[in-house]
Amino acid sequence: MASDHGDSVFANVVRAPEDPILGVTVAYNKDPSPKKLNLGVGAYRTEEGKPLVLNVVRRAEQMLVNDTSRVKEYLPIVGLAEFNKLSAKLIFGVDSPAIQENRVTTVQCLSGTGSLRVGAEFLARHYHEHTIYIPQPTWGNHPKVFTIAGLSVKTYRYYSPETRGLDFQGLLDDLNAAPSGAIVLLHACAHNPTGVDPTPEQWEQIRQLMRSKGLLPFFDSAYQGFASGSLDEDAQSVRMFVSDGGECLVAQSYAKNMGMYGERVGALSIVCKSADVAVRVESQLKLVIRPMYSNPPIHGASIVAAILKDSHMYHEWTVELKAMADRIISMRQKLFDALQARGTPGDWSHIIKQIGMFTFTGLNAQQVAFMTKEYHIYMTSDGRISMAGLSSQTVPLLADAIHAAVSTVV
Ligand code: KET
Repeated sequence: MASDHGDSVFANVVRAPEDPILGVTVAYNKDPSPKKLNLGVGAYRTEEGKPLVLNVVRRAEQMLVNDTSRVKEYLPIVGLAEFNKLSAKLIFGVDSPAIQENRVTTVQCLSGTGSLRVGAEFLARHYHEHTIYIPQPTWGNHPKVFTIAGLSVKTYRYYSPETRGLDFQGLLDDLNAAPSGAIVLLHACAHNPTGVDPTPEQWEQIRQLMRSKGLLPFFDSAYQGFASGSLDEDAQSVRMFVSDGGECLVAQSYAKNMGMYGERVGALSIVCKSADVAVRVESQLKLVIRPMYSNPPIHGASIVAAILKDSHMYHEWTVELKAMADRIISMRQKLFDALQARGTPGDWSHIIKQIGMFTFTGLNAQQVAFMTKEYHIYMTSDGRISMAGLSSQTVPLLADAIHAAVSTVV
């Protein structure tokens, strides 16, 4: 007998809210206005407002497609071996003693998010302390990933709304008060959403404190090369922690720095004290991955490996990456100048002081809602804007909107 809709076995399922970041794109897509602007998700756009596939990525992909000897067999559970080796070198440095001593295990995962998730599940199963401290604020998906993996999430102070800079003392105090052995999530560079990074001297103090208390660093490196334009410079925080011989985890993403967003390419590395431990850790990572998604996809990782292993292609990538980073930095200056020119109330110097893909504007949720309603500008309700989504043509519109928002909405 045909049943009516009321009889669904899922009748009690309640409708979930959209994701705070990806939901902004959903709302943007529904808006029919021709002048609409999406500054929500952290995805690079060209001066013409178009998504960018790097030339070097196109070239590598073409090479792979033309190679008819390539097959589509399953990868091993840990992914493409060559990709894993090259990814470790990219983040830890070509001469890293930890790599030479075989103390690092690297497994290919589903971009940055998948790497965080696999690392977190490994920790939940095999590490004695289940509390992870994440910065306040942080990327909105962090608490969800870690909670669902079985860790218990606490926060440490990071950002001071008054100075729109780092709350360094708050950070030190909170890490100092954390139980010994606790896991600490650190953004390797270009902190999301604040755009505020510790200085090298502050990183060194954080390192000393964490090592003295036996806190375990878990780095999220989603923006290597995007902050300064230099891959090495943006890896300094991680390398500082690895060079002291201690242990740590690193989740790497190629979504932003290679524009591989939808290919879901990333890696999880665990730096261990000895090669023997690294082998055992890797064997357990396989037990986390196998029932989760069996093994990772081959296409994107092959593209990344092709670029990383060829010195010409690698160089071409660094040039294209620097161009993306520079365009973002120039948008910061343009937006700052446009607000100055309008005499917009308030101090906007944080726009040029912050670093990476985002500006944490300080606009409140009401002001953001006003800008969306009146100006068709889409951004996350915490006042974060993706500078990578701006162009010379759209800066005046954004400046008008910010000016109106701070002048009329309290
Ligand atoms: N870590 C951070 C800090 C981060 O900002 C993102 C993505 C990721 C990890 C995950 O990226 P993946 O695509 O899994 O490699 N952030 C942007 C996109 C998103 O929310 O998914 C964003 O904040 O807009």
